[in-house]
Amino acid sequence: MPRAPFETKSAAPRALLVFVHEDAEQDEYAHTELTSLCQAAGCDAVGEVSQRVQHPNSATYVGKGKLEEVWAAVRDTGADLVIFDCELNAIQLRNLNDRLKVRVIDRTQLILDIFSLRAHSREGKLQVELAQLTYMMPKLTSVYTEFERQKGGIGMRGPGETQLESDRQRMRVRIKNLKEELEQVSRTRSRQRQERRRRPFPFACLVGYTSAGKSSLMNRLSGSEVFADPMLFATLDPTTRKVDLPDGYGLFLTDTVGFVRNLPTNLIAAFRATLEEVVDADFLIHVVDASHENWESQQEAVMATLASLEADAKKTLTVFNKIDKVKNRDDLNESLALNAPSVAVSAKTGDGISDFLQAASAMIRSLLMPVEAVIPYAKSGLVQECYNYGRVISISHEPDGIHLKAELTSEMAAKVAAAK
Ligand SMILES: Nc1nc2c(ncn2[C@@H]2O[C@H](COP(=O)(O)OP(=O)(O)OP(=O)(O)O)[C@@H](O)[C@H]2O)c(=O)[nH]1
Ligand SMILES: [Mg+2]
Repeated sequence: MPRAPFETKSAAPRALLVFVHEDAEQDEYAHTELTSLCQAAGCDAVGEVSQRVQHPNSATYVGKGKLEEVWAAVRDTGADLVIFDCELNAIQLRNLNDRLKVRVIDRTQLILDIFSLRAHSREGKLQVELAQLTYMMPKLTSVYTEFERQKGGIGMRGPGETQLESDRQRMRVRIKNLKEELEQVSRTRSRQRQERRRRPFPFACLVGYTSAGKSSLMNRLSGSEVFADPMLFATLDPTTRKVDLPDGYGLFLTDTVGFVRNLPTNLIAAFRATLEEVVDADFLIHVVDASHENWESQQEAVMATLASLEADAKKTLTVFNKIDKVKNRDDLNESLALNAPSVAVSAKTGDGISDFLQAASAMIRSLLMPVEAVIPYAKSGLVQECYNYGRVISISHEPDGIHLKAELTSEMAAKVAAAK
C-alpha cells in the first residue's frame, strides 16, 4: 500500500514549502497558513520557494527554471519533503518526485495527514480513511512507478502492473466497505438527532475557520471540556452540549470540525456524517477570529464551504471572537454592523458572553411560534414539557383545562395542538 505522507521518525520531517498562487494579495496569508498546516502535521518548515503561477505547467506545475531552484533548495536545506501549496495531479506528482528525489506532497495530502493525526473516534477514522483512499486512487499509478523504480524497475513491469491492479481492487473493496460503515454511522446520527428533536430545544451548530475558537466558546458556554488547542483542526468529532440561555430558553449546541480555505472536496464528501450536523441545525453560529488579519478571507472560505453543503442560506449568528486581542474597535464595530445579527466576544476572558447569550435567545425566539391553547387536565404533563422545552408566558387553571400562552418550537406546538 502507498506510504503515509509522514512516517513516524525520531526527528520531525524537514519540509520545503513551495508557494504557487496567482494572487500577490494572498501571499502573506498563504504563507502563514501553510506554515501552520505544516506545524499541525508535525513537520519543520526549513525553507521556501515561491512562484506566481498563472498557468500551471502540465508536467511539473512550476516551470523548468523554478523546478531547478526547488531542487537546489532541497539540496541546500536538507529537506526530506516538499509541500506544494496547490493541488497536484498524478503526472505532476510523479515528475516532481522524479526530479526532486524526495517525497512531494500537495496541500490536500497535507490536510488529509493532519486529519488522520487528529482522528480518534471510529467515525473520524473511517471518514479520514475514506478521504485518503479516494484521494489516492487516481494517483496510484504514480506511486507504483516510483515504487518500481526504487526496486530497480527493469524487468519488473509485469508483476508491478498486476500488483497495481490487485491493490486497486482491494482499495475499491475497502472504499465500498467504508462507505457502508459510514452509512450506518450516518443513520445512527440521524436517529440521535431525531431523539433530540423529540425534546423540542432548537439546535445550533458552531461553524468557523479552524482555530477561530469554536471549542473555546463551547467550553465557556457549557462549562465542558471540549478539546481546545492552538493547533489546526483540533476538533474532528462533533460534540453536543445543552446550553441554558436567559429568559428560560435552552439550546443544543454542537461543536464540529473547523474549515479551511479550499477544503479538499473528497474530505468534505467523506465527512458527510459529521457535516450533516451543520446541515440539520436550526441555525448556525459562525465564529470568526476577529484578531486575525485575514478574518474576512477566512469568513469567505467558511461561507464557500457552507455553500458546498447547501447550508449557506441558514439563519446565522456571527460571533466575532478573540476581541481581547483586537486593537481597532472602530473596525470591529463596523464589521459587527455589516454582519448583523452579530456579537463580539472573547471566549478567553468571558467578555461579551452575556451579549452572546442574549443574541442566541433572540435567534431562538425568531424560531419559536406563539401558541395559545387549552390543555386538558388529563394531559397536564405537557405543561411541564413546555416549560422545559419552550418558553411559557402565562398559565391559568380554568374549569375547561389549563390555559397556556407560550412560545414553542414547531414540534412542541404540534404536540400541544394534538392534545386537544
Ligand atoms: N486570545 C484569545 N485566544 C483564544 C480565544 N478563543 C480561543 N482562543 C485560542 O485560540 C486557539 C484555538 O481555539 P479552539 O477553541 O481550539 O478553536 P477551534 O475553532 O475549536 O479550532 P478547530 O477545532 O481546530 O477547528 C486556542 O489556543 C485558544 O486558546 C479568545 O477569545 N482570545
Ligand atoms: Mg475545535
